[in-house]
Amino acid sequence: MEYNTAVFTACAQFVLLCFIGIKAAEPSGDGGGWSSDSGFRLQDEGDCNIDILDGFSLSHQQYAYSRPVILRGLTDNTRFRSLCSKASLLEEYGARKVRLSTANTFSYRKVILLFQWTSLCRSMWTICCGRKTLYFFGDNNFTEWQSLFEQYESPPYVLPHTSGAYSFGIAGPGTGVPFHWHGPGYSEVIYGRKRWFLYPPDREPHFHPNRTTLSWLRDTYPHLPEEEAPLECTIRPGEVLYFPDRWWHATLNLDTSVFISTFLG
Ligand SMILES: O=C(O)CCC(=O)C(=O)O
Repeated sequence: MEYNTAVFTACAQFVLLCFIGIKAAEPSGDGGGWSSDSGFRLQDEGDCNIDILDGFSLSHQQYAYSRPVILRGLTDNTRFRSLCSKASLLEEYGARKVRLSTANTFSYRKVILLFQWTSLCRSMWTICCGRKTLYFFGDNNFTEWQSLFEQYESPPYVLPHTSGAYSFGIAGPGTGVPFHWHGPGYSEVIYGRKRWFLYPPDREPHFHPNRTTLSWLRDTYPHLPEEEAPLECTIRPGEVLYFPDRWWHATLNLDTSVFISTFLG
């Protein structure tokens, strides 16, 4: 009972951007049952000024330490994708707890919620505050999620002396993580579309760590001088974005997205 109260308080306090519909039985179609979750999608995919290569092109190596690249057809995650349908995830993980993070750059506050209950807090994106915005991304309990992660075919290229660690998430249209940086890695969307904005390590972008990516896109991006424009592109299922070490990046989910990152550390 106390737990229920805590959950509903959390729902009232936060604009919860990670949402999962409760009607698990709906047919998946090719959107895995996720596309009907929302009454809207963000239409504008924006520009793409990041190189897109065939996954097995040898020339991808030149990107490892220099700039982001999108690789197409690198992995075949058909099986993993079917396990990530809404019906399948709710059946397997609906009763498990997940840890949601606030979607701001520095102060990642955590809220624990039953996976299936995130739907009760369903709400729209906010233009405003990353600190009040919850995002299901990472913090996965690897014991509980192991059987799912075992089915994921990660990108076959790793950097010398690194190994991959997964971070899995689901989030609604309009959500995303504002600018931050860390080590190199890959991002893949299993369902939905995700827009990426990136800057090299020595070009810190203008952003407020507690404003959402959507707010940055609306208020800052249109006024950027040409020389301060980011690298950007929208990735879709079947594409993997590679980001090199310490590159600044921010994300924006255009649809309800199911996604997985592989951090190389
Ligand atoms: O997938 C996302 O929305 C966030 C990804 C990200 O920022 C990261 O991989 O560090």
